[in-house]
Amino acid sequence: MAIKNVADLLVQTLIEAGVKRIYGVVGDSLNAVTESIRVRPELDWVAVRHEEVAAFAASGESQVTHELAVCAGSCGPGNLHLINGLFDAHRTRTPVLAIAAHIPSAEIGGSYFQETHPQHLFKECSHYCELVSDARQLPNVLENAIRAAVGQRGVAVIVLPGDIALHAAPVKTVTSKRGLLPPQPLVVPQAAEISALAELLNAAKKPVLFAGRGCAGAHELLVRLAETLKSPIVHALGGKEHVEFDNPYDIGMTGLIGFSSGYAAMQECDALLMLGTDFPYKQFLPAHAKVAQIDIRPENLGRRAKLELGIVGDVAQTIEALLPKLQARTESPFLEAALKHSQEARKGLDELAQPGRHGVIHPQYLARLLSEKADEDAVFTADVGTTTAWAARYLQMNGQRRLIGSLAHGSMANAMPQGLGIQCAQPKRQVITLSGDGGLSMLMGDLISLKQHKIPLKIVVFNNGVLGFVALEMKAAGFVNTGVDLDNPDFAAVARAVGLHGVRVEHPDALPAAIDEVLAHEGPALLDVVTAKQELILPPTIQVEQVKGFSLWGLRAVMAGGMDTVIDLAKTNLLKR
Ligand SMILES: Cc1ncc(C[n+]2csc(CCOP(=O)(O)OP(=O)(O)O)c2C)c(N)n1
Repeated sequence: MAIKNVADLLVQTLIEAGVKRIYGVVGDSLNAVTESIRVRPELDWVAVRHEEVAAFAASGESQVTHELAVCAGSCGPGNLHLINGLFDAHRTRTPVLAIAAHIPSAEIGGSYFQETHPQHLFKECSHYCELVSDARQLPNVLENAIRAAVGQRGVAVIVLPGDIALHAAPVKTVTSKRGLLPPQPLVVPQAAEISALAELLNAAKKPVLFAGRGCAGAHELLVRLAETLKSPIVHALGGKEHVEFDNPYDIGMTGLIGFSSGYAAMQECDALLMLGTDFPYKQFLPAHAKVAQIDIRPENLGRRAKLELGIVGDVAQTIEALLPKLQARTESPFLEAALKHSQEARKGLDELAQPGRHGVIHPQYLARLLSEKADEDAVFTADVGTTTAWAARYLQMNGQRRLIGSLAHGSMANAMPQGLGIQCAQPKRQVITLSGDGGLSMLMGDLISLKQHKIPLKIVVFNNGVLGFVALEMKAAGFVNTGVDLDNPDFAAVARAVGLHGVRVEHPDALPAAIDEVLAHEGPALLDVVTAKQELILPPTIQVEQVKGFSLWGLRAVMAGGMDTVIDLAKTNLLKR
């Protein structure tokens, strides 16, 4: 297809970079771009109803494909709506390019209709963000943007006035794929650093490995490392999909929604090795242990804990170099105790994932059933809220399944739009959202896009009638609940009204068949499950500590430590089941 104008050059370059679709909402400042896409069969325009959905969809897509995904918004409010999804992509370190169309170039600076300054607005959520004020800039600025997004993993934004997009293209051919897309390097630490790390670990009596999303692709080596050191592995939520499965050393998560076993082992260890994790809650990290950290990003080293040793390196490469220098251990009472604790914690959690009495559907039961019934290679997306906790505790990963959330940015409403993008990119794969009722209703308009584009996403709403996580946080901090109640519609009826298959479940007995029905449906479908409102995800020690006047952060640490208490109390009828 001939390249005539700047928009053609942009679109042809994206095709060369492997981009298959652009999510967005059209607008006159984007006309040149959408017209150029219209005549090119290699690239689809996925019209959504809200630009935030476009950005989240791109974020979701690139997290499963590991390739560049693209979203676009028209000038002013159009691209402004992208911002929250772009923060999500950027903080997740996944490559997304945003095309922010702009007001006519001659009007910039005159407080023109819809005028904003996207190159300032998007600075904080991007590695690269440039205004194209002259057509001759385009090949360079676009290529720089692509290389920044792909090479540095994150967002790049090009701000393109509508009139410039219509200017004659300065060149008629595009750079080849290999020139456009920088490959990921293997980062191997220096031998002296590996020796220092080996020395630290060999000297430790109770080492613990703390594994995050940077452990992707390092499962086998991580297990070998734990086997050699006889050390428990605690994981951060970002590490769950890469670490937890087929792993006899994993003792669960730590953190506010973690397991007591993960918390306890980290508090008791004398050496902690952080591997590819930027887990942000410092209060869960041990105060007295020696801490070493491996991360591919130097800026992540030591920002959560005072380090004995920081190593810049790929996790798998570093473990591979480290293993021959370690003294293999034969036994460890510390490991035995941690594994026993973890089994008890797991048992307690599993006991909560049963059909409730008196017709109550516990969200734990719903999450467990979803895990049992989903495909071996299903992708789950989980909304921020208590749904994240249920996903963390009850979805079983296996090395093929994926779990995508807004784990670094922590935005609500992520699950459905991320699922939309993932399902567009991988239409044959089963994609299931664990949506909060608050989260879903925030961007519910894009249920219509699922119908319009026949995107067979399966949406499961944990309909507890409350902004549950915040309601709990309020209680924990000693506030009376305010603004948390949700007077919800029948979400299945809403789904049916927009042309989706919709099923509502209000009794646990009906749940297994309803899940089967929704998962078996060919097209987009929504399962609205009325779940228990008063579900405790945090231990009731909160109340005791609250009376004593603990700070919220102090409380959070207490909460994780007290997970066993919640299980005990749940067993003794506290949850009214
Ligand atoms: C965009 C956005 N707004 C507000 C918040 C604060 N927040 C975090 S969780 C949450 C409640 C989520 O409620 P819901 O989706 O109903 O899920 P639940 O916790 O009840 O499972 C809120 C308001 C946020 N994280 N993101």
